[in-house]
Amino acid sequence: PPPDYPLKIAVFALGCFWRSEAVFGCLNGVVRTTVGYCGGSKLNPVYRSLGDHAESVQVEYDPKVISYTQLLDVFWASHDSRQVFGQGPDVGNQYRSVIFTNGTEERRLAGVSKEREQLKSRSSVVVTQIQQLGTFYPAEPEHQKFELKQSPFLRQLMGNLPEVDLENSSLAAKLNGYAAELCPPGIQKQIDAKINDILRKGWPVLRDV
Ligand code: MHO
Repeated sequence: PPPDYPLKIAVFALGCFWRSEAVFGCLNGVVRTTVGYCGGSKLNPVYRSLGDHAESVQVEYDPKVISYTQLLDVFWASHDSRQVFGQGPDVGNQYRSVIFTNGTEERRLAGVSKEREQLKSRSSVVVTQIQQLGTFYPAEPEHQKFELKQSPFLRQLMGNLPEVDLENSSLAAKLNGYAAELCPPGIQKQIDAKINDILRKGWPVLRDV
């Protein structure tokens, strides 16, 4: 059941959003993830025409289980914040690194974390932008839980939930990270164990991890 206090929302850009969603989705305390476009001025962006937006992930989280500071730690640890146009094979403005802050406290925490990151090396500049959160435009359904959708095995284990249900599911968010092998080791192991258990018992459907 959902808690009786409000969940919080954080938005980050750190390269290809398939991977960003996987990175945050498997963390305990993250309740829901959505990929989308943020940080630009183009109205109603779409994947093939996203204008000046960055590929982003919106993370809905339970602040009593995971803090904004912990999410920032994961953000820094999960990409190369010294590449102006993104990391790895994906190059371009849409892959830039951004922390979208909502309010002065988030802005302060983001600023402190960026300074700390910069202190780790003097020879290269952290190019991550800290930007006031504006409109977040959810991406097309085929980009949501993309990594999970590449695994028919995991989808079957979840009882082949319809696409819309995957988008809102905490379990789908976790398994999306698991499918991409981007969960922290402890969580990866915990999910392995749960899956093995289900396979051994022959119990048909995975409902939670
Ligand atoms: N090189 C990746 C980019 C995807 S990411 C959603 C591809 O396979 O198209 O930008």
